[in-house]
Amino acid sequence: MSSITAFENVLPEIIDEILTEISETNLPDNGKEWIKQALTHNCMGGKLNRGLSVLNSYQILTAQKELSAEEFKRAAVLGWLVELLQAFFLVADDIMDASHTRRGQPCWYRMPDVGMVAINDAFIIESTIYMLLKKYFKSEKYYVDLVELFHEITLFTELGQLVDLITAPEDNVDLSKFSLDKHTYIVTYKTAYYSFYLPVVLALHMAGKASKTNLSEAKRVLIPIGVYFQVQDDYLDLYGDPKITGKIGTDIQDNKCGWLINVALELANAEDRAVLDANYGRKDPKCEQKVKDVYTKLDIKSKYHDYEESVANDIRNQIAATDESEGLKKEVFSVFFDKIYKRQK
Ligand code: GPP
Ligand code: MG
Ligand code: MG
Ligand code: MG
Repeated sequence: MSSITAFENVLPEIIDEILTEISETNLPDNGKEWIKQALTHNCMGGKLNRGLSVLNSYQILTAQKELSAEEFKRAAVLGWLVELLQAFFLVADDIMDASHTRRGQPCWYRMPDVGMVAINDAFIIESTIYMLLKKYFKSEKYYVDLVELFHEITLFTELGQLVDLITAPEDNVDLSKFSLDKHTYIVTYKTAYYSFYLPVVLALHMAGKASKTNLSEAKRVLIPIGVYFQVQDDYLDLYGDPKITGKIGTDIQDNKCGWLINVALELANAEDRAVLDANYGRKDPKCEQKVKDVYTKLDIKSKYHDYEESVANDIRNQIAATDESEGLKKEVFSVFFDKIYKRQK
């Protein structure tokens, strides 16, 4: 069995465990069924990069190809906790971004009969993280570190999301508020910490290697990888194939301070700028098309490919400079990076 299948097979077990625990409240059957659907819809169908990285990082850090059944389960549970955190964020993000599809399906809040119940579902999904952490890790000396880590990274993500949202007001488009510096703040906090730093730090804790040096090395290398990952997401929002990404982009109509518009603003002449000012952030496909035409004229696609080459080179150099003296392994970073380099989804 591949490690991906083995990891995926843990989800139904976790969902059953969550339902058993929640049943202690005498939750009626329709409530149980609802939560099962919410968890299933929002945890399946993704790439599972984040969750699998906990497992793979743990195997690399402890130099084990095969884990005992118990060790595998615990590392897989930690991986699924990251996927649950992501499910919580995505349910909420899709409402905030007025998105239509996710992972090739309607967003959860657009499913029949769900609507704004999805807000409460997002909170429930978040709470299941702490339920499972307690069930599996309460007796570990690093238990409090794990709880604090999830809380801290959740706050970071919410801060990034806050700046993402308030830089993109629906009724007041002002492109002079955008900048690549602001973009870097947004993507560092809304994406890089939870998607890259968190999975590796979880594996470091479980492997007994979460020393100060290793945590700071993880931050030094993984935050730039996460920034690159969100620049890819911004690129794919417009230029990705929805059949492959599973989602239809909304960034231009949503007035988002994304990578593409920031690069376009740096290159635009007065005429281009006037077109962008008049058409960005408008809920109208014709306006969206005018923005796309400016991007084509400025050849933003090839600017992205240049960026990708240069950032990949920087990241490889950062990985090569990893301090392995306290048991960290470069391979943890290179395997994670290779999974996303030039991704199409
Ligand atoms: C991705 O932004 C960021 C998140 C999913 C974090 C959301 C944080 C919350 C606190 C809810 P995005 O909107 O570009 O992602 P996508 O393109 O997948 O919608
Ligand atoms: Mg979104
Ligand atoms: Mg968003
Ligand atoms: Mg996006």
